[in-house]
Amino acid sequence: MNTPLRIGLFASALAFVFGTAVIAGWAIGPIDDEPKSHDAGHGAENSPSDETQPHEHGAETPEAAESAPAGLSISDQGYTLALASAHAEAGKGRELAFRIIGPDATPVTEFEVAHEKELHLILVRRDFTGFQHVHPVRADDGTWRIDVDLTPGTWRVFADFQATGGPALTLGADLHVPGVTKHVATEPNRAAQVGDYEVTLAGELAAGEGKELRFTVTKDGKPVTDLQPYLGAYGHLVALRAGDLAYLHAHPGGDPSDPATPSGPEVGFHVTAPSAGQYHLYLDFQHDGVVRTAPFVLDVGAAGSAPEDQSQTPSSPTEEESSDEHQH
Ligand SMILES: [Cu+2]
Repeated sequence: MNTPLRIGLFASALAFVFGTAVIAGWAIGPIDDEPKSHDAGHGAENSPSDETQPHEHGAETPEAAESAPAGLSISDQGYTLALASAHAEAGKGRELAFRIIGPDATPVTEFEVAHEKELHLILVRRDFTGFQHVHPVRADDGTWRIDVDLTPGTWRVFADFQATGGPALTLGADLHVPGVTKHVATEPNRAAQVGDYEVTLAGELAAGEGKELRFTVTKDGKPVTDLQPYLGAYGHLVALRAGDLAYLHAHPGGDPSDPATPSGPEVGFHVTAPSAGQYHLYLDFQHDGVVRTAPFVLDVGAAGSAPEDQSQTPSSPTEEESSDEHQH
């Protein structure tokens, strides 16, 4: 198989489609949202007092708690997530391209670095059977590109970034991948098996209240005490609300460069769920040089009414029944 040629043709075709899309899709002016002061996303961590505490993005201030959760909008505060195409092919090595359009209607080319990257891209299939956290590469013209491996279905693409001089944002857009999908039911789970690793979840969330979730990582039944920093933390937690995929991204307290910060087996996160309901949690952690993602489903009760302890609930059957791996 002549791979270089195929890639070349694919790139040419893409460039054409891309060029069209610039006119058709990217000529989007800013949607004039009312300016809000909520913080959402990686960049919202300026307070020194946050450094030692587990923290999250998206609900750090009283004002933030009252505003809409992150990730529900394609455009916010003058910034728009513009996918090159709303459709993508299933399979490996498919290029996804997009731009962030700024308040001046041109692509943003200057970003703040947060957790070692200018932009974090999270892709989640809307039925939660696929998850990827990737880091696209930005061209000088503001076009971001990354090869992805998607299964058929509708995916939510979250761009978590802070443009220089702008607010920290998480914008979300739908991406349609044609093909046959099958329905997979999800049930709450407190334990996730990822290869040789088992990760268990302790703690509860309650609507509108800051709570701590603790994850414990074991390998072959033994506690893992030498987790490796991944993007400046021992874990990254993405929480998505079932039904609308409202987005929360949390990081554990402590700094991996500080020897006082434990490198496992437990990693804790401070999370405020915006409402009651079911949430899908994805924990990224690194060990032996490989980043793995452990998926969980957690039911969140109303404020002050923690649901019954679910610690004994066995691992979700979703994992075995689904043909779609939780990818990373
Ligand atoms: Cu990231």
